[in-house]
Amino acid sequence: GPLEEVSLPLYFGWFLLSSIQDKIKCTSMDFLKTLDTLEAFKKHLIDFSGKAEEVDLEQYFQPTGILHCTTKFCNYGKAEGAKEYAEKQAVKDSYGSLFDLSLSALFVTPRTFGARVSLTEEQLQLWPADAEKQVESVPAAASLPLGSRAHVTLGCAEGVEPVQTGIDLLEILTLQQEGQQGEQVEEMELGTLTYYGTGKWLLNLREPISAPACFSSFYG
Ligand code: 2AM
Repeated sequence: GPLEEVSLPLYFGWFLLSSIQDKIKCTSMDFLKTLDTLEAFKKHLIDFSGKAEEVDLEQYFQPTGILHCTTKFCNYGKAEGAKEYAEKQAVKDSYGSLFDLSLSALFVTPRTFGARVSLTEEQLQLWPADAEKQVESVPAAASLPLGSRAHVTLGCAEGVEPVQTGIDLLEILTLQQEGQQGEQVEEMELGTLTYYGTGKWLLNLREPISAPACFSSFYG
């Protein structure tokens, strides 16, 4: 019936608890502040502004609401596989449960700012089998390990939709898989910063951030 049709959410995902949201917001803002001042970053500024002019990264990326890691975008049932996902036993069993997400890297592109999430075997049970295969602009991502796209969007440039964050992450991981080492530009307190060209920066965290998160859904 019609009620059933509207009962699917906009998306399922892990929602970070508010205490850790504040910590991540602080850490990520500190990172942007530092990145902004690096000579290596200034050298590639043209990727961001189209000109060699300074950008204030903290202003450049707009926050996108409650921090979360999307597992399945359902679009209220209109997305392919939405119903099947909602009916999976693992999804039903885990709904409302707490998980510990591991944030292993931060990345910045001219479009998005995000945190990579390294999923455990248990968490991968909630990950859609085709998440890495749906991205037309990054066909090579189909051969990346399951869960490669998992991330938390931390901010988007003006006019950019958050779906872009996972696509940007897949682009960086595809370059890595193709053997591009990137240019290791800096040992920062948080970890090693690598540049992958065309405005793509990745900071591998020395200590992954452990983030408690509730598996649930968002209706909006
Ligand atoms: P995000 O997971 O990168 O932040 C609502 O738009 C949420 O669903 C956002 O969190 C967004 O991106 C995610 N989202 C939107 N469209 C999507 C899609 N086609 N595939 C996967 N996730 C999507």
